[in-house]
Amino acid sequence: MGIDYQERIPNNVDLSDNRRLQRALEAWQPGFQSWWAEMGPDEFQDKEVFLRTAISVEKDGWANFGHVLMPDYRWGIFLAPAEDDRRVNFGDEKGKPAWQEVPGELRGTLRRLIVTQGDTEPASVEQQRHLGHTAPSLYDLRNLFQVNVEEGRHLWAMVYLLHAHFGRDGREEAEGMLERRSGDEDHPRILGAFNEKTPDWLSFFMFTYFTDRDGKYQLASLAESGFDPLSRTCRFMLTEEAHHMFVGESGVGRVVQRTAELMRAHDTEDVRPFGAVDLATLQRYLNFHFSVSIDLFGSELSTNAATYYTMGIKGRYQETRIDDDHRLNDALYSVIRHEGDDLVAREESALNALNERLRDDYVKDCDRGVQRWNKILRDHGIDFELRLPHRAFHRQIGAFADLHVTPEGRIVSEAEWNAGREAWLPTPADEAFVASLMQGVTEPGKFAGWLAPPARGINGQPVDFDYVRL
Ligand code: BYC
Ligand code: FE
Ligand code: FE
Repeated sequence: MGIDYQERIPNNVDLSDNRRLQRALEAWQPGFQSWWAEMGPDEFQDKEVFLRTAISVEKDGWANFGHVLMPDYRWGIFLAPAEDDRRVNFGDEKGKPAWQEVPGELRGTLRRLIVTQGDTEPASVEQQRHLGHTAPSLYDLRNLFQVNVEEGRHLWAMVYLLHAHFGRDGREEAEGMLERRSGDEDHPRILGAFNEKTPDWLSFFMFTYFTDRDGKYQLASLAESGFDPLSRTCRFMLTEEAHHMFVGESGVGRVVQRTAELMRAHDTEDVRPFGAVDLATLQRYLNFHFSVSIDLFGSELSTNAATYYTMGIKGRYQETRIDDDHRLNDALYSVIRHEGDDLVAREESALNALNERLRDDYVKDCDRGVQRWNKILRDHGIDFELRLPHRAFHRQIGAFADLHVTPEGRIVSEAEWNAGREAWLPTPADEAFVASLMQGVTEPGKFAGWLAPPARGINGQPVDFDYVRL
């Protein structure tokens, strides 16, 4: 399946055979380009960046590297190859052929999910738009821009579905994607975490570790969808998501490593005088980003989620590998609830608990990386462990939103929580200190002092390669 580069919009969906759709997308494209110019990376638009561009969806074929200007990036529309005779794999329609067109009764629901997914993509680009000025190296600057152009492509992916399958409503929603703005009082992005600020690179690494990982889990459950074009689109997006999470995990890991080295060298926990981030501050950043990211899974008990499932629209993580009836009508699932002053596990309808189940899968995945960061500390002989806070800590969505819960999972009074807050979440002083470290480093092969260099470069290039030509 090649991609037609003669087209204005690279694609593997035979766009040229559908003139009406092609024209609709070509009409949307200038709006996207103005949005990118206005809300994409601040400056650097006239600099060559060593970027990967999708040119084919085949294994090993979709990553094509070269120096390009970001405004010339070929944002395209790519679906993973169709599976022969694909079926709806769960819910009331289980066993019926997967839908190539949107079933009428699912229209509104599917559109809403696609809009919610699509909205996060430009939101993250907006959140990250000022980071280029303070990049800790050219290597990191390039990774930021790679993530940004791919989130732009993910927006294209959802806009394609809206234009191709939702008619006039879809076109209006596609316009709306370019109108909302992250953090805007009157026109905010849809989901909470995407209206937070990403003011510094520690936040960026935490965001790509925790929040892009929500992307992985949401996309994986939409990849199970009975609506086949959505499934195929999400499957291809997941290949790109892996890099975003790599940026986060390795980014935080390099910060941990530098901190550990300085703690050893100076025999102190207070590495701030040496220009690095102390472990207590790292833990507070982790607490913040984890808690806002688990909010993205919605309420623990959700009839929306049950409906998505029974309708065959949104499955569980790796649905087809789960050994059960894939209908869940009588199934139960254990969910943590609060009763009086306690948090206790209760059996609930598995259908209503699907958000919580996906959150459980996500939390396990998050913890694996935290343990790899802890191994770096252990290898330096440091007796400190980073930890995920309790899932009830600092929540805005779901059953814990009205509670005050410590990172250890103890329900406390509002007064006690407020007294603990500065030990648990980044303080203005932490943010000011981290901001003071953010001095851009632009010489090839040089790195800011608050993080270790990466183990290797990108796509076999050396670490001191000119990843961005300034
Ligand atoms: N903020 O039944 P409930 C990514 C709303 S990240 C604000 O609990 P439901 C990326 C909810 O909409 C992946 N509002 O939730 C990462 C509902 O509103 P209505 C993004 C929220 O519907 C990094 C009400 O509360 N993809 O790709 O079961 C960089 C009660 O809802 C929030 C998706 O999210 C919140 N956090 O599930 C770039 C997939 N949570 O109906 C990109 C698509 C809930 O009362 N979305 N609400 O008006 C979904 O599957 C679902 O919409 C959710 C919510 C899982 C988000
Ligand atoms: Fe994305
Ligand atoms: Fe991403």
